[in-house]
Amino acid sequence: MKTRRDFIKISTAGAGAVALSYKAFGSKGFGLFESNSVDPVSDEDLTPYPTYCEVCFWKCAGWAYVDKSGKIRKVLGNQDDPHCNGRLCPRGTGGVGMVYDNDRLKKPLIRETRKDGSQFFREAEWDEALDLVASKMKEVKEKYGPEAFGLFNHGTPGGQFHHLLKAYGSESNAEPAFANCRGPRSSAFFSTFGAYVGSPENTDIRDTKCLVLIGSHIGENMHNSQVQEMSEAIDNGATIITVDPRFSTAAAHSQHWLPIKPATDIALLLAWIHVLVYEELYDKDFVEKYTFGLEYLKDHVQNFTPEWAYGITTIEPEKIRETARAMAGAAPSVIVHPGRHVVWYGDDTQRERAMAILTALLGAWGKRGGFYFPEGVSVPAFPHPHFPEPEWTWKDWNEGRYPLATMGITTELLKASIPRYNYKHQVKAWLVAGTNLPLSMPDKPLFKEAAAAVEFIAVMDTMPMDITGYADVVLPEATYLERYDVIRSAPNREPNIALRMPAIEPMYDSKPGWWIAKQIGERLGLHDYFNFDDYSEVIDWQLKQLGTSLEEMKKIGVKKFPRKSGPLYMGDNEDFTFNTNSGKIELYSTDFADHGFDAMPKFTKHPEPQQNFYRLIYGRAPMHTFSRTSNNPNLSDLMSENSVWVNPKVADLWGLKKGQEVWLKNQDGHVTSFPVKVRVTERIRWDSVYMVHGFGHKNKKLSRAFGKGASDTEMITNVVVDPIMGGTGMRGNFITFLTEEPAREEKEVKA
Ligand SMILES: Nc1nc2c(c(=O)[nH]1)N[C@H]1C(S)=C(S)[C@@H](COP(=O)(O)OP(=O)(O)OC[C@H]3O[C@@H](n4cnc5c(=O)[nH]c(N)nc54)[C@H](O)[C@@H]3O)O[C@H]1N2
Ligand SMILES: Nc1nc2c(c(=O)[nH]1)N[C@H]1C(S)=C(S)[C@@H](COP(=O)(O)OP(=O)(O)OC[C@H]3O[C@@H](n4cnc5c(=O)[nH]c(N)nc54)[C@H](O)[C@@H]3O)O[C@H]1N2
Ligand code: SF4
Ligand SMILES: [Mo]
Repeated sequence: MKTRRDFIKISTAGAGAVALSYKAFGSKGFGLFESNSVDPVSDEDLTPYPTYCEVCFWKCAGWAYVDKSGKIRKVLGNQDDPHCNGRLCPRGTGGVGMVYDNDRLKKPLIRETRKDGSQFFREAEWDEALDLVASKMKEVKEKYGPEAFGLFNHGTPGGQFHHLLKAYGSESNAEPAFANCRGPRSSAFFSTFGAYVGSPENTDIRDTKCLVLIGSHIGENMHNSQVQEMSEAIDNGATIITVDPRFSTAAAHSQHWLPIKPATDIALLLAWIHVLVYEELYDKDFVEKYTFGLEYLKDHVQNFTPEWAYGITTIEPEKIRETARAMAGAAPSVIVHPGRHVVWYGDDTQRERAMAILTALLGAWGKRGGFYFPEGVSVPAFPHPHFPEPEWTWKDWNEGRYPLATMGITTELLKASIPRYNYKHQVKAWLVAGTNLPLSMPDKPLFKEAAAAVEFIAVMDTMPMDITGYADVVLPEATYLERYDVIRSAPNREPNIALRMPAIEPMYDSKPGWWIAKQIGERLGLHDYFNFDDYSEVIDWQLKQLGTSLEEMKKIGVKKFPRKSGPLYMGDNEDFTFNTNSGKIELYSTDFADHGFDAMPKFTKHPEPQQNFYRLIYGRAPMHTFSRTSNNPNLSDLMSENSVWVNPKVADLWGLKKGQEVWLKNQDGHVTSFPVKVRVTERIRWDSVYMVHGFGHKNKKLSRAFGKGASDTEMITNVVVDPIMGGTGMRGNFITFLTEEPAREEKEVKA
C-alpha cells in the first residue's frame, strides 16, 4: 500500500534531489539529468543563472547551474517562487535536454524547389532569411493590407512576434491556449463571477477540505504548485472526488471515483445542483447576498434528480447524493476545479457554467480553501509609439458568431486562410511562433488545406517539429536557457515577478525571439517599436519602474510585492460588487441570455460510438508536455512512446494482447500514420480508449520521436464547435482497431 506521500513527488532542491521518487505514477525513478557529461561536479564549481521554465505554461522560476566549461549541469526550482516552491516537475528538471538535443534547429532554413518540382530546405544566413520574411510582410501589406498577415502564437516566443505584428498593423492572431484549451472556462467564469480563473488558477487547493476533479487529471497534468498543493491537501485529509471515465492518478488518491460515461458530465453537475438546492444544502447567506437568479435555477433543476442523472451518467443516485453532501459538508472550503483543457463536446462553456454555479451555491468564491482573489504585477510597457489601428482584427473573422470569445479562434484563422470559405476578411500569410499546429490543431485536413492556401509561412521554433515542414522560412530560436525574455508576471496569492536571462550563449546559429522580431521590425521601418540594442535594456527599464533592477533580479530571480487589492478572501458578509451585468454572481446568466444562449446549463445528448467503435479520450503524461518534449533526450528516456489503453473486455473481444501493435481508424476513415501498442487495463471504461497526446511525430529529423507511438490528433477530425466562444470540442471522435497496416493511397507518411 502506498503512503499518501507517494503521490506527486516533485523534485526537491539540493542534494536530496538526485534520487527522485516517482512511484505514484508507476514509472521508474529518475535523477537529475546531467547534460551530456557524467563527470561529477560540486556546487561550488557551478554558477546559477535565474530563469523560468518554458517546458510548459506554468512557467516555474528556477536556477540554471553552469559549470566552468560553460555547460548547463542542472536546473533547479527557485525557493521563493510561488509557481514551484523550489521544486521543478520532471519535465522542468529535464528541460536542459532542450538545449542539448542534437536534433535542434541550428541555422535558418529556406524552402527551395528543384527543377523537377520537388522541394527541399537549404541552410541560409540570418540576413537572407530575415530579408525574405520582411519582404513578404511588405508584399502582403501592399497587396492586401497588414491585417492579411496572420500569427499563430503560444508561450513567450509568441509574445515577441505578437508585438512585431501589432507594430506592423495586424491583430490577426490566435493561440491554441484559447479555442483548443481553456477558452470555455474563461467565458463561463467571466459571465458568472465577472472574473477569470487565470493561470495559475486561483484555486486555493492547499487549504481545501474537498476537491472535485471533473476530468482534470492533476498528477498526470503536472502543473507544478497545483500538484504540490493537492498532495498537501491529501495529507491534510481533504476529500477528493474524481469524475473520470478513466482511473486516473488522481482517482487512485480519491475517496470517491465516479467513472462517468463520457460526454455526460453536465447531467451529473445538474443533479448535484438539484441536491444542493432541494436538500437546502447550499450556503443560504452567501447565495442571498451575492447571487442573482436562485428562483430561476430552482425551477430549472427541479426534474434533474440523481435518478434522472443515473440513466445518463451511469453514476448511482446514492453516490451522487453522497458526494453532493460531502461538498456541502466541506463548504465553503471546497473547489469544483474548472479544469484547463476543457474543449470536449462543444457544450463546454455550459459545463463550465454548471461548475461555476456549483461554486457559487457552495459559497466557495473568495473563500479560504475555495477560490482566492489573485493579484498580479502590472509590468509597464517599454516606451514605443501607439500601435496602428488595424481595419479588421481576429474578431471580424467570426462575423457575429462566437460572441463571447475573448481571443482569436485558431480554427477561424485557418478558415479565414482558405478562399473557399469566402470569409469577408482573408488571411494570406502566417507567422507561427511556439506552436506545433499539425499536432495541436484538431481537424488536420483543415490545417493542411489552410497551409497549402496561404502564400507564405515563416515558423520560429527550436526544433524541427512537424510545423517546420510547412514553412517557407524556418527561424531557429535559442532555447529558454539561452536568452532574455519578457518578465514573468502572473497573478497569484502574492504578486510576484520572475526573470529569465541567458545561462549560456545561444548554441549553433540560433537567436533569441526578441532579436528575431526586432530584426524583422527594423527591416520594416519599425525601429521605434524596437528602440533598444539588447533586450536586457527593456527588462532593466521595466524593473526600475517596479522599484527593482536587473542587477537585483539577477541575484534573486523572483521578487514578491505586497498586495494592493485587499485581502485574499472575502470578509464575512462583506459588501461586494461583481463585475457582471447585475453586479451579482449570476446563477442565471444575463450575458448568455442577451446573446441568445441558454441562461442556465442544459444537458444535451451527444453522439455515441457505433458498433465496434470506442470513444477516443486523451490526456497528459507526467514526463511530457504535448508534442514538444517527445524528442527531449532526458524525457524520451523516461517515456518514449504512448500506448492505447483498452479495457480487458474489449481486448478479449478483439483478441488484443498486451503490447500488440495496432493502427487506429476513426469514424471518418482516417488511420494513424504509425501503429501504437495496446495497454490492456481495467483503468478505462469499456466504451472508451485513452491515449497520451503528443506522440506519433512524422518528421524524421526528430531522431528519437519519429514514428514513436501514434498521434491522437490524427484521429480528431470531427470537431464540435462551441457556439458561445468557438472552442473546438475534440472528444466526439471514435476509433476502431486495425491489426494490420492498411494499404494507403497516399504514402506521404514516412517522407
Ligand atoms: N489532439 C490534441 N490536441 C491538443 C491537445 C490535446 O490534448 N490533444 N491539447 C490542447 C492544449 S490544452 C494546448 S494548450 C495546445 C498546445 O499546443 P502547442 O502550443 O502547439 O503545443 P506543443 O505541441 O508543445 O508545441 C509547442 C511548439 O513550440 C516549440 N517551442 C518550444 N519551446 C520554444 C521556444 O522557446 N521558442 C520557440 N520559438 N518555439 C518553442 C516546440 O518545439 C513546439 O513546436 O494543444 C491543444 N491541442
Ligand atoms: N505533464 C503535463 N502536464 C500538463 C500539460 C502537459 O502537456 N503535460 N499540459 C498543460 C495544459 S496546457 C493543460 S490545458 C492541462 C490539461 O489538463 P486537464 O485540464 O487536467 O486535462 P483534460 O484534458 O481536460 O482532462 C484529461 C482527463 O479527462 C478525462 N476525460 C475524458 N473524457 C471525459 C469526460 O467525458 N468526462 C470526464 N469527467 N472526464 C473525461 C480523461 O480520462 C483524462 O483523465 O494540463 C497541463 N499540464
Ligand atoms: S510545471 Fe514543470 S514543465 Fe511546467 S513550468 Fe513548471 S517545471 Fe516547467
Ligand atoms: Mo492547454
